[in-house]
Amino acid sequence: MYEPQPAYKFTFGLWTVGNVGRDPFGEPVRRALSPVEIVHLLADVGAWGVNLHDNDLVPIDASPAERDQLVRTFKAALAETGLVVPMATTNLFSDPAFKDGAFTSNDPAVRAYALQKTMRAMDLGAELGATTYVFWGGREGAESDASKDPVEALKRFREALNFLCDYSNDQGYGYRFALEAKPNEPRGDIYLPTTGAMLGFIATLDHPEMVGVNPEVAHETMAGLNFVHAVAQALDAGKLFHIDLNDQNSGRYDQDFRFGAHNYKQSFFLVKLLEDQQYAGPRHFDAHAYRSEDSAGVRDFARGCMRSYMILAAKARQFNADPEIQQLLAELNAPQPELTPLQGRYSRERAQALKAHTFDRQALGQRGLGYERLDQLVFELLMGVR
Ligand code: GLT
Ligand code: MN
Ligand code: MN
Repeated sequence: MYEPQPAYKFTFGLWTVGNVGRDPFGEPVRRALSPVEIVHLLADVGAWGVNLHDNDLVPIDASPAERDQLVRTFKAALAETGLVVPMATTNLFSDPAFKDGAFTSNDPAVRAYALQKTMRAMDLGAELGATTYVFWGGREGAESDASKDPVEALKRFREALNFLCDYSNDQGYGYRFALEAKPNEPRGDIYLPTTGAMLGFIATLDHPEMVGVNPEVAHETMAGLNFVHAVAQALDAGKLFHIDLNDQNSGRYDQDFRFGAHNYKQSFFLVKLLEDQQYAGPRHFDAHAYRSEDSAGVRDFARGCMRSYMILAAKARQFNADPEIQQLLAELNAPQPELTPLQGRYSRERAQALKAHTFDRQALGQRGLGYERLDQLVFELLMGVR
């Protein structure tokens, strides 16, 4: 019942199950797997697809012949396993050239190199069948605002995205771009730090219809925000082009924990939102196994992400079918037909009628809403005692 189903489009990045457990204080604890090994691992655990940065597959210094050979063997592994590549992205953060940003660097040569690298990575993604292209500007930020003009940085980022939208159209790639926000790490501050900021920025682009967001649980939580609300705003705007699922304890470093590892309740409401709204895109797990794990633990991690999602999707169906919960919700949302003529779209008559209406303000304030009961029912449902 909780086995991963293709309809859910569960995906992992090559960098997720391939994570070797390096951190700022410690060396790798696991052997690096080749991209082909990772494809087979993901197929074994029941994933639907695999995503990649250019350099997850092709080393930054590979020759054209080496590149072609790597792509050939990778494609063969995809064909053998049936895995798809729905999303691709560019590594614009690891190489020292990007130490002060890529598209927002002060150095025109770095900005131009970042564009060149991204076009080549878009070619690679298109060759593998990707239709979503993610932009995570991990180095697009600053430690000191003496170093870069933040208004100029936005102009540079906009110019780059406009250029790349035109490139995608010119090549006929049909990409949809998904912008991924993060408040900090690896920079002291990263520009456009939240999904809401990204949504505002998208409206200023030449092709806003091509560009949406890729919100990540951990990143919004690091900013102290309610991730479910950020995703809801993206859905409302028709901009949820992709999603990075993982988990995060607020106020910590970017933990990228297994989906469902930390905040069960937020994960539940997130899954319920995605399922109720019939989100049709890939459910991408951008997470990695604890550093304590060996290769068996990495599989436990990957299976756990998908199984937790499936369990929470079943819980969401249970919530929607629970008579007591639904009764409470129906009471809370009961229509008040006598108010219908006073609400809705503005008209002068409606405004006059509303101004003339008398409200029982004290009764409004005295009404208990029953949220304690409702929330306890959610807890009991999640704990399996309902
Ligand atoms: C990196 C980052 C993720 C991004 C990836 C895409 S790379 O692992 O921590 O949040 O989604 O560039
Ligand atoms: Mn991410
Ligand atoms: Mn992250």
